[in-house]
Amino acid sequence: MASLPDHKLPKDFLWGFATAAFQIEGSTDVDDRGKSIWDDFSRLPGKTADGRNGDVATDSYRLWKEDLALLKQYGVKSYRFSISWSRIIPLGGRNDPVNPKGIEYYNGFINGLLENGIIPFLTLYHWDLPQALHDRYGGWLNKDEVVKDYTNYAKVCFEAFGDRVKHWLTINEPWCVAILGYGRGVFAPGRSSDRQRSPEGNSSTEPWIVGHHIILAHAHAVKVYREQFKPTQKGQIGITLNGDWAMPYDDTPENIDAAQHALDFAIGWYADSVHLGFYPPYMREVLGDRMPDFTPEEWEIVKGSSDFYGMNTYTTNLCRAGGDDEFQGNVDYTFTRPDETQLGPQAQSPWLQDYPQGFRALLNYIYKRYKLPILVTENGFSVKGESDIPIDEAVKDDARVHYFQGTTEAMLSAIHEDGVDVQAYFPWSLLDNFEWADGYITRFGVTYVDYETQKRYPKDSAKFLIEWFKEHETIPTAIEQLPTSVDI
Ligand code: PNW
Repeated sequence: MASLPDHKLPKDFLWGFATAAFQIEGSTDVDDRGKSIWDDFSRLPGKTADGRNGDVATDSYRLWKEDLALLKQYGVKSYRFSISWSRIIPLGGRNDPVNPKGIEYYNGFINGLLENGIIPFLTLYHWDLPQALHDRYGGWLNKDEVVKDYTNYAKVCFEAFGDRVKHWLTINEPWCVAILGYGRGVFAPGRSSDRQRSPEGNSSTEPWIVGHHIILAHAHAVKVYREQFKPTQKGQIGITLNGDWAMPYDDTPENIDAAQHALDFAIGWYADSVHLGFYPPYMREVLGDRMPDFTPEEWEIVKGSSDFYGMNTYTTNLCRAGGDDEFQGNVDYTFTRPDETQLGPQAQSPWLQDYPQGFRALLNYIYKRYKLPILVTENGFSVKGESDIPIDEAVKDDARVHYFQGTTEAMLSAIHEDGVDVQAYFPWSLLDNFEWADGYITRFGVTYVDYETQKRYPKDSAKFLIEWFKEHETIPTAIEQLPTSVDI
């Protein structure tokens, strides 16, 4: 639906681009950084689509000033990026030394952002667990150890950066960590019951245990922030969850139920627990005793442990009852409608089609259910075949422009026509980068990266978004422009 011309964004709306440390930094053995689980995993044969790893990525650890200049040129208000735990505490644990070079590096970057008027939006954990913790005690599988070590790491970051950083995300997409890392085994640490894929692991129990521990670690870090830092630092903190809209394949009762079941497994697992204080009953129905539970004391820490709803969303799935994919709540996903048409244009990523109506519906569902301001911390599109064409063609990324035209308008409609409280929007991603198991073939950037030269080329989608936010930004009223104090 076209927006009315006077539809603007709410005052103080934050927008900018998002990235994550392991996907852009490279320089994996520089300045006393320890190894992360993605270092080893991505170096194993067959784990990434192009056989490449994160050793160089977009070389942003060295080229951070170029990234900063790009952000400035784009005129963003904010930048979402993540800290590498292994740079801050190379061995990861609460009794292991803090690395001053790691602190210094992020200090320099944060100061650079602030000097350029860009608000840092910081993710503490974007999938790069220190390898030493995995080796020492099984990483996310070991509740007592990992909760303490993660909380300590978070505390070190609040102490080091919290005087200037006022926006914190504890964990990025716990569903991906648990299901893709410990269920399907396609992400680090690559554990799975499939012995072709992994020498150890148990896909029927470990994902639910890992998810449970991540929630607890997140909640403890938030407790520390709220008790020890928030009173003076006055920032906001929360978790960010991936989750796509689920639409019934048709209007049969079992497929209407299937769409809700899909939402329970993909979103409710983390959102019902963190925001409402319970696990979705349907998960217990399917998983029985394999679904862990919290003690009453733990639930008290978990419930309400996010100041906002952090939303990463990309697409919509048509849902049909049945199938034996437990990770999707025994729901079948498809993009093909009953009349054989496709839901929308297909991305390079097989799991992604462009369907902006789903974004609007998801914003409504989330706001109604969780009643919290929504921060969209990721949203984006990988253009099919973008790595196979010359740069001057790739930067004309019409399919991505189309995607962002749709999602930005859908967001504006959700805000103005549906009354949804959306306060931030971070397209994924500032740059093409290391797309995990897809290596460098799949590109999500609004900036093209030539991996031979590391030169950056703005794509049309960057230009579209910059213009769109300029047009829709609320201009401060005359009164707000007055200085806050006047000498008489
Ligand atoms: C997110 N899926 O990952 C991550 O937060 C980013 O690091 C990543 O680059 C981006 O989305 C694009 O993929 C996802 O299979 C990975 O549905 C996989 C899925 C969803 C999100």
